[in-house]
Amino acid sequence: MKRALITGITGQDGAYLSEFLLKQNYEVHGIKRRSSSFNTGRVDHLYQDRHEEDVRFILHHGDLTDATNLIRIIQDVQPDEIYNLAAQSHVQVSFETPEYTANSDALGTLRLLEAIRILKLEQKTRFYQASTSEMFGKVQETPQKETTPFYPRSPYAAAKVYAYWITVNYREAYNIFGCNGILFNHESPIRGETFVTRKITRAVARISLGLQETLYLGNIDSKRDWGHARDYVRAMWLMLQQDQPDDFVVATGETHSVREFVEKAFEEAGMRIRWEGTGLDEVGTDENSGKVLVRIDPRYFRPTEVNFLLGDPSKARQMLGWKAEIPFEELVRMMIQEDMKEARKDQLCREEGFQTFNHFE
Ligand code: NDP
Ligand code: GDR
Repeated sequence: MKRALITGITGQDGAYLSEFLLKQNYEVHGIKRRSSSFNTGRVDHLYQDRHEEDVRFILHHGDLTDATNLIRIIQDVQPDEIYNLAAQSHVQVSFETPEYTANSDALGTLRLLEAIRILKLEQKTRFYQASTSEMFGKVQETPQKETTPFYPRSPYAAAKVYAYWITVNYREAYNIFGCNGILFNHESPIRGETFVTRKITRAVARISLGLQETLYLGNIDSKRDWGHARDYVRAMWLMLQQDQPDDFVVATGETHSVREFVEKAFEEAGMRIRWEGTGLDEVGTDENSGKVLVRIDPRYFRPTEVNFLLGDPSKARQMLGWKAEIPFEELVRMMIQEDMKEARKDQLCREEGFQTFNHFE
């Protein structure tokens, strides 16, 4: 039985990858941070009581900023594969916490690679690094592929460029089987609530049930190549099953604007949006009632923005036999359907007299 260690197991990708690896009969170990409140909501359905027999899902407390802790966990687990998914992954937040972002996202990757080296696991342990299309930033070529030069536009992207190159360097210097998956945006019903897609689908569901008045957004003309996380974790695993380590772009090959995402999400909830005005005064109104449902809030603009991303997944298709299965329209539909359920729960609570709160960010 193969053993995998996932950092960032409590995040969106960690949850999908855990499900995938358990189905492949792996023993799955994960690193979770200590938190003052429960933070395992995305993997609770996979949790097994430690007293059961044949436990294949095991969590360890740890943090990417703590080298001794990482060395100890890796020594105990002796993993065949490490998936480094842990990161301060929010681009806008990285402008507020640049040093912490570099510590966890850049140096955290170095700490894991050093742990493999210190423990002499170079021949045993394969390493996946969660690299990102944000490294292309101010794009130098379209569509973006493995050879496109990087031009990071945020502390997050700059930290991820370091992590990318240190993975390549440890591969070349010490023969570690290290792969970079350069993943373009991927979403799902369990996407973090403050990324734009989930922020939109949650708000649209709540607006359609009368639980929220307005959705506030930043740059709605920004374009992204959005896929579904379930498809993308399969690509991570495929990379580590090859004969040679390599780096791969993982994308759908289609791009859509935030504006289009908003339109599609409202459409799925049975409403149509009409855009009026320009710049900061632009609003999205309900075509039927004329009510303003979307407004622009300058707080959500970034000091430097990545305006456009479109990936070329040809190499992954040819060498890994991978392709995105879930199209954009279905992704939006799935996210709206799940957020409608969440909003209905909230509505029921309110009808029964319980107080509920919405989180705005
Ligand atoms: P999430 O933000 O959903 O999950 C991040 C995970 O990292 C969480 O489990 C979080 O823990 C954990 N984490 C954060 N900081 C630390 C730390 N210092 N030590 C240990 N754990 C930490 O991200 P995604 O699942 O969406 O993304 C997974 C990875 O892929 C990230 O590295 C991201 O940068 C990268 N990526 C994501 C893309 C996407 O579109 N989703 C595209 C390309 C790359 P907690 O739950 O406690 O916060
Ligand atoms: P991104 O994702 O920065 O691409 O990083 P995000 O969903 O945060 O932003 C996408 C685009 O939407 C614009 N935008 C807004 N974004 C947020 N979060 N909130 C808003 O209100 C809003 N309004 C407009 C943004 O400016 C941006 O252009 C994600 C993360 O998962 C990274 O970890 C990952 O590496 C990349 O995707 C690939």
